[in-house]
Amino acid sequence: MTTTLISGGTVVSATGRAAADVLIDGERIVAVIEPGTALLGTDVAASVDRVIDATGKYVIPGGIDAHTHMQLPFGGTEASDTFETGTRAAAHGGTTSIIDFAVQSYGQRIEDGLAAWHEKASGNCAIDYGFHQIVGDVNADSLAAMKRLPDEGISSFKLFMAYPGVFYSDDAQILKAMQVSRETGLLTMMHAENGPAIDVLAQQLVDAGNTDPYYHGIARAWEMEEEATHRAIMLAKLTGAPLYVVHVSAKQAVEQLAWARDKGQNVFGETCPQYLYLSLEDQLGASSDEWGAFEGAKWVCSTPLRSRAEGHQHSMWQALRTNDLQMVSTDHCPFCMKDQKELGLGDFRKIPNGIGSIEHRMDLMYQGVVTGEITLERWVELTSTTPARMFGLYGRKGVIQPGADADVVVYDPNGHTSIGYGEGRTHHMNMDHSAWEGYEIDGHVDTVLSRGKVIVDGDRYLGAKGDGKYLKRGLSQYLI
Ligand code: DUC
Ligand code: ZN
Ligand code: ZN
Repeated sequence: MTTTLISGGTVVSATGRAAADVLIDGERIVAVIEPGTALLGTDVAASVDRVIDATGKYVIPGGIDAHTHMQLPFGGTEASDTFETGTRAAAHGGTTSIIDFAVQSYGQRIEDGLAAWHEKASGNCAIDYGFHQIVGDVNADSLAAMKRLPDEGISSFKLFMAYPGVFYSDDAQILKAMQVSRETGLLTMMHAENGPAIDVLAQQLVDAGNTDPYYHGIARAWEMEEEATHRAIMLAKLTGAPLYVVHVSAKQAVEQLAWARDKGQNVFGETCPQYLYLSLEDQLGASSDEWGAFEGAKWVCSTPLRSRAEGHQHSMWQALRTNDLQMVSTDHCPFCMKDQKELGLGDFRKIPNGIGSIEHRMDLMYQGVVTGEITLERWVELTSTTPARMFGLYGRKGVIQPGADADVVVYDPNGHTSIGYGEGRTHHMNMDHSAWEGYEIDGHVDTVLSRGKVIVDGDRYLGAKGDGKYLKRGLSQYLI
């Protein structure tokens, strides 16, 4: 087994920072050695196989992206990152675990949907991976199957109040699923948008000739997110289910979460980088020689980008500081412009929804440290420690401490990263564009270790498909 010492860096956790060396034996961290406490005066550096010099750099637990969609069949096509390309891109960006969504489609058994997801992921991942279960058809059989999910290492399931005819659950189905959530401790994850009402608005917009990508965000008005978030909270209150609202983008939805949390309810929420940085105004102004106003399709995702003038982005940052939102995931769901997004030329409803960000989450969130929106410790908490606690991985993941998996990132605050797809830039996601083209990042992911193996060194990828193993998760460790 290889022994490694990461020396000279500043180890950052959710609760503090300290100059310390990290000693790794095989796949595990075995010691965090602060100056003056060096293992009884032994020269640790001389006795290990490999020393990684982290002088002037941060040493943080590897990122955990708890919301990804590799190879998701959606919108008449399939998300363009495979488990292989998507997890490799994640590794380049300092993410060492993902939790992807296994899908039970309408009419399918949960067991079959889950088996298909294992088939896609197994032997292909660069980093460790777990699954949530999308329940796209709540019925007697699936309600029974949900109770067996903890045995599979799955402690959370997702329902949709949006997408009628695809993944949609009505209130009666949600109520029944939440009763299972209460009974088993499974965390209910909710896509909170009023889908039936949105579909009416979208139809009316198209009928009036408003077909550009921008109108996607007009149809999916914030009122639809606020209303659904409130409804989900009330159904969770009634049933006693723990609730986690995914991809929160409207400030009014945050107000609902804060209201419920203030009453002591087990209600949580995530936002995503796109809701912190991008806006509906950006999308309206988007145009290119190649695509004209259809350029805005790059930023079509659900929930949609929101108006900066209305203050949604400001509200998301604030909620991350006040813990009204607990963490940041990507909702990584990439589609190429060619052959995929372009399915919606002339009708925004047919644009596959999704943005690819898995590679950039750690960098983008670090910009919040640079600009003073969040502290260094909160950066680690939002991107690694809380995802681990929320989804039953803490102790093994999300922390640098003896016994934890040696998923460690050496991050250089003085480095620089140019994000993009265009000339002179590289990204590793399987996309023909970047939603983040031109973003200049203060900071750089220097070295990434996954269970003790260096998988990224500078810009070199040293991992292999199959390095990543399936993570059996426990119940949430975050509940009040
Ligand atoms: N939102 C997206 O943008 N893509 C996939 C599914 C979803 O809910
Ligand atoms: Zn969703
Ligand atoms: Zn999603």
